[in-house]
Amino acid sequence: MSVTNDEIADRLREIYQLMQLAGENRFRAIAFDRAAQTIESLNEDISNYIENDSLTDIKGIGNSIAEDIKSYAQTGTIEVLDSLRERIPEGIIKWLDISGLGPKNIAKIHDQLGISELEELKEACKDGRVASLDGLGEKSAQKILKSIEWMEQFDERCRLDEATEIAEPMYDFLKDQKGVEDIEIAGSLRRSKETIGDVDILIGANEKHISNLFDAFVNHELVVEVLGRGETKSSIRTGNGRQVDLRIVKPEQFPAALMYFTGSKEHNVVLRQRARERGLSLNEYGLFQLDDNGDTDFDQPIDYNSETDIYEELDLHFVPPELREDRGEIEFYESHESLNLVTEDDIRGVLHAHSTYSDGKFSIREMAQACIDRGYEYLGMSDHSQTAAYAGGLSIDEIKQQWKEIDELNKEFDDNGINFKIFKGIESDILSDGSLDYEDEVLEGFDFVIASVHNGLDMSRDKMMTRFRNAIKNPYTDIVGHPTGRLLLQRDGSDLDMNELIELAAEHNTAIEINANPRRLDLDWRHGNKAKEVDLMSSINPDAHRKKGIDYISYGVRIARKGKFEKERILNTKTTEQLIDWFQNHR
Ligand code: DGT
Ligand code: CA
Ligand code: CA
Ligand code: ZN
Repeated sequence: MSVTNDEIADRLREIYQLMQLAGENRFRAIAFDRAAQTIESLNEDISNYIENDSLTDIKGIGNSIAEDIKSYAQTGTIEVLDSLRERIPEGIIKWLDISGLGPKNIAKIHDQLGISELEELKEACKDGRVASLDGLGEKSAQKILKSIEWMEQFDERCRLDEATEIAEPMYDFLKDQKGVEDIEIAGSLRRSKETIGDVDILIGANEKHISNLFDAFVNHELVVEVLGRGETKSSIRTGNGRQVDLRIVKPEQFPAALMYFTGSKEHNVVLRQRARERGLSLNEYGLFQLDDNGDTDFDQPIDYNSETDIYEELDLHFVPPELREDRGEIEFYESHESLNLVTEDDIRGVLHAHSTYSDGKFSIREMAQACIDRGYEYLGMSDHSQTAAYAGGLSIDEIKQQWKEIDELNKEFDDNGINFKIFKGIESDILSDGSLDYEDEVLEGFDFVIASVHNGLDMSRDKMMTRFRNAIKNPYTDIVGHPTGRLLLQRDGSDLDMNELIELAAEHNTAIEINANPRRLDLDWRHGNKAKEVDLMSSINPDAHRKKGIDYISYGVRIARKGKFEKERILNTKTTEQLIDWFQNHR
């Protein structure tokens, strides 16, 4: 039986969730989560490891999980999973998403009340049965009920851009408050994940200011509900259903707390382990010596002034927050000082934009001006191709007309001494057999071609791969657009073998874009290790349909960094001349 990496990862993650609910050892449970994560971002098919009996070569996969994987490949089941499934009803897995309700209390409610559906839980919160349980009470019951209602009303997670739009005004507001010595956005937002559960903000301030700071926070104009207020942490809910956690620590604790609350949990687990191996204890309060019993000796703190200092104590160089996912960054920063990750300042121009010729809202001139205003040196226009009739795809006549207009605009820039060039491009549909949307004679006339799938996204993996293989092998394809076609929190992408796709693209010197629209962020950063291994080129493309869309580039840069892309592997960091060369050599 052939199994895919995603399938194995799903099973292992289910074991992790069920183990938490079954009250099993936390570290044993986390091992399954980590294994799931490793396998998701594996550069090779898991089936190769199974065939060669080399699963334990994969970091984080020990004998026992290797046996589980083999058993799944052979029989389609895993013993531990089956027994967990027998004990734990499926319904309560969803309860893990209820904020403020941990696995222990879930198990308690389930065992003592004999319920397993969300609706039943709501009833039990209302009629006092939850309140009657040991250690829960009426207040907890009401909280759980509220959380369920919010959960049903809003998605559990939001997109990176939505979270940023909440966090930035909060941050700007808080940083000017009296007593704030340090402030940073932490959590998944600092790590630039494509979706965010809740926003975490951390402040370093002296104790006497804490109460006033929390007052200011809970009275911010975005706040519609205060979820909790404690000595060091307060949580609020905003009008669009998002949660923001503010934690305040002493200024000297700030670097360690920032490290802790930036996460990821998985990265933290490894750091704590490294600390132990060095006779140290790392926690949210700081870095300490271990005493003779192996416990934290709070009387023996290690001095540090920054995250960098703490990493150094662990024999590591500073790990950029985007990379803190336990996906190879620890090994890398053990032996390397830095990686030349792309920055926003490196971006010299814009590729992938639409105009009124297809479904964009502005003319080519207006889009070009918007790029000039932002300091860019070029704009690669890429309207839709003829098959995309729904999006105003261009007929051959319209292409000719557009080329003429671009030539005139380029001449005008030249005559006026403006250092700006518009490239003639197209976003060609990849047809169902993988061919591009025009004859070669037409394709020949473009400066560059982006090839994207816009229909039949749910074809079988085999058919889809054939389609992409043909498109990538086509010498006119310079860039593959939004490879999976996913819409975050809305629609899954196509079923693809991304490792093969990336290898093939690298082999043919074809770039795969990082579509920077925050609804897409596709190529996914999780494929960054593979991309780096084969030296894949990418391009951070806003896919702008209006002037403001150009600014999506900043989200794309964040994801590119998270995917370990250096400046050298991003097409639109090239100068105009270098880019012309790349396009020409590429054919
Ligand atoms: P999210 O909110 O789901 O998008 O993801 P995060 O990573 O922001 O997670 P969150 O908000 O639950 O916690 C913020 C950080 O705090 C997290 O990245 C690591 C740290 N943290 C929270 N709980 C734990 C824990 O139980 N163990 C460890 N090691 N770290 C934790
Ligand atoms: Ca968070
Ligand atoms: Ca949080
Ligand atoms: Zn597209």
